[in-house]
Amino acid sequence: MFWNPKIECMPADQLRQLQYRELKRLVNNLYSFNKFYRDHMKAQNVTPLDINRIEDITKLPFMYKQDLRDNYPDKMFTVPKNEIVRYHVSSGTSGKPTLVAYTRNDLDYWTEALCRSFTAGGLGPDDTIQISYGYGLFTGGLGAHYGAERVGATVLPSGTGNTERQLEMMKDLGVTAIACTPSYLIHLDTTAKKLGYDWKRDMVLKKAFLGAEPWSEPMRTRIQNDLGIKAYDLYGTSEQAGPMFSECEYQKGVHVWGDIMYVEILDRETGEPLEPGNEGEMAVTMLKKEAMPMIRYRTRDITTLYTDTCECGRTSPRLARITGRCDDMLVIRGINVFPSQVEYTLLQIPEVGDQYMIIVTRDGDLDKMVLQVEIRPETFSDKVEDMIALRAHIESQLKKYLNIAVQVELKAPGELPRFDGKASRVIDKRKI
Ligand code: DLL
Repeated sequence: MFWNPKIECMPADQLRQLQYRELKRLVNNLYSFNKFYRDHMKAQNVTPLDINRIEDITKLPFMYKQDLRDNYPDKMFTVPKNEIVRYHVSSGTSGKPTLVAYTRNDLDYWTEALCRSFTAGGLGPDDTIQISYGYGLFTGGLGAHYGAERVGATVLPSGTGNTERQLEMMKDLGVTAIACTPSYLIHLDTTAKKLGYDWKRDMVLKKAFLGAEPWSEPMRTRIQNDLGIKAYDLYGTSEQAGPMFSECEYQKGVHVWGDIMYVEILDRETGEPLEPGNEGEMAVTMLKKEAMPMIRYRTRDITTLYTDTCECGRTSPRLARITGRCDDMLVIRGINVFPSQVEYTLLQIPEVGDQYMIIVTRDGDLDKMVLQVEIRPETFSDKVEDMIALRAHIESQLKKYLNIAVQVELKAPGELPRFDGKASRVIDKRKI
C-alpha cells in the first residue's frame, strides 16, 4: 500500500516545524527571484526576515484568482520555460482562463498527494478504476489517472460522455472503482436503470471518488444506498494542481497532506484567520510548488478545518465538506442562500429525485426563486392532487430551512438537463 505514515501521522508540532521550513525556503526564493511576489511583499511591508515560524504566514499578502488572470499567461511563472512540462487551463465563468503550469517535481507531488488519498480510500492493485473526469485541459482526468496508476490500480481512462458504453465497459471489465463528478455518477445510475442493469447483479463497483463540484451528505447517502458502494469526497482546485485530497475509509472529511499544502480558514468578512472548528473561506499555500507557487491563495471555498486525530490514526488536518463558494451565494430578498443548503434540504425528502435547477428572477422589485425539481420515478403520478400535496410539502420544507418563499415546479424523471462534467444548477437571470 502507498501511504506515508511518517507524514500522515506526524505529531502536530513536528508538522508545524516542517511547514515552517518549507515556507521559509519558498518565501526566500520568491522574494529573490520573482517580481510579482517581491512587489506584493514589499507593498505589505514584509520581507523573508519576518517569517520565523509558520504562524508568521499571516504577515504575507493574499493571492486571488484575479492575480492569475492579470498576469496571464506567464508572468506568475517562477521557473524558465524549459522546466515547464505541462499546462492545464481552468475555464472560469468570466474573463481570461486561468493557466496553470507544472514542473516535473510539481507533477510528482500532485501524483504523490493523490496516491496517498486513493490509498486512504482503499484503492490498490486489485482494483480497476474508471476515470470519468474530463481528460485534457481540465485537471480531473489526467490528475486522477496518474494517481491511480501509481497505486497500481488498473486504469480505464474513459473520460466523459458516451454513458451507455461506459456502463458496458464497467460491467465487462469488472470495474471496482470510479472517479467522476457526483452528478455524472447519478447520471450513470439513471441510465443504468433505464437499460436494465442491476448494480448488485451486474456490477462489482465498490467505491467512488467524487468531486469537482459541491455535493451534500444526503446526496452521499443516496448514492451509497442506491449503488451499494462507498462514496468518498475528492477535493482540489487547478491552482493547487488539480484533484488532490480525499477521505479515508471513515469518511470524516478530506485529509490534507500538510507537507504539501498549508490551510488557513478565514473570516469571510475580515479575512482574519479562524481557529480550527470554525467555518470560513479557505486560503491555501502550496509548500512544494515550483512552476507557479501559491501563497495564501483565496480559494473562495467555504469549509471548516479539523485538527483532531482521525479514527484511521492519521493526524493530518481534515476539511469538512465544502458548503459553498463565497461567489456562489445567492442573495434573495436580502437573505443569503447557498445552493448547497437547497440540495441538503431537498434530498432529505424521499419523493424527490436527484436533479434540480435553481432559477432566480426579479419580479418588479422583488427577487423570486423558482426551484425545478425532478420527482423519483416511483413517486411520479398522474394524480394531480398527490402532486399538488407533494409540491406544497417541498415548499414548506424549503421555507422552514431557508427562511424564504420558494416556488417549486415539479418535473418528470429525466426532464432536467444532465451533465458529463461539472453540474450547473443555478440560473440567475438577474445577472443576464
Ligand atoms: O475541479 C479539480 C478537481 C477535479 C477536484 C476532480 C476534484 C475532482 P477547478 O476546475 O479549478 O478544479 O475547480 C475548483 O471546484 O474551488 C470548488 O469550488 C469546486 N470543487 C472541487 N472539488 C470539490 C468538492 C477542479 N469535492 C473548484 N466539493 C473548487 C465541492 C469542489 N466543491
